[in-house]
Amino acid sequence: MFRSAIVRPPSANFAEGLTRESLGPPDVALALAQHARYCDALERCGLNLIRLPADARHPDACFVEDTAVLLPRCSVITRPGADRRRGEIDAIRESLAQQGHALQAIVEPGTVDGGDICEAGEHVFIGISARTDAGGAAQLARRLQAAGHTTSEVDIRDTPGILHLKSGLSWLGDGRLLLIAALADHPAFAAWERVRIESDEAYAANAVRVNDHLLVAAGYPRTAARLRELGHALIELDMSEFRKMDGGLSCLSLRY
Ligand code: CIR
Repeated sequence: MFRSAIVRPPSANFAEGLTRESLGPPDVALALAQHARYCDALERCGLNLIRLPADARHPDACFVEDTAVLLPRCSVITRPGADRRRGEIDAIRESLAQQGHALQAIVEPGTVDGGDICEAGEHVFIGISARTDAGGAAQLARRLQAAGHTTSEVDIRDTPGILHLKSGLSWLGDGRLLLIAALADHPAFAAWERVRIESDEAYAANAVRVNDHLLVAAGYPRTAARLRELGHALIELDMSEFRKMDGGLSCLSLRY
């Protein structure tokens, strides 16, 4: 069960953040409205929100998930792979320390983005990507294993279309994963029940299980229908402006 989440709204210069998408610049007013609805959804799932102020020094700062990996027995501040995002960790470290988390950290030269880390109960999948390198992944795996987790690595550097592992993979609870076709046959997932997403709905692979609900991006009707059939209680959220900046639902909160 999650009880709390850290969130941070996009800043006025959100459009200056990093992106590999070519969907045009985001509409900041619409992004703020979408963020507000996202926050409402988390509260509807029973979470207490810790709302950090927008940070114009870091136009990607609303994607708080990349700055920490929070599990009940292990809280780790990351070292984001993009230089210009490194300063985002300061406010998150301070906030988590205030909330009483005993924090570990990924240290130089390793890099880890939280978006590459997919918790699936006691097991944790660690993506190796353009942002999370082998050294950072090894540091994190050691810390997670010391806390009693099992881990496996998934190299996504040759998987087209995804920035982070969780852009293409979500844990739905129990032994079930939601994933894009390009990841579905990876040996790391062989023992898991896999719900495959069709290629034209790939963005829907980033979903977030929050207690009794599953947050999914709006606009992917076949994925939504399949997830409902499987018994998930969906909350659909419009993510259009965050998608333009390469972000998904999971990136917008740090849940614990
Ligand atoms: C970036 O490129 O770092 C941001 N524009 C998007 C980060 C998305 N984060 C995530 O998927 N966890």
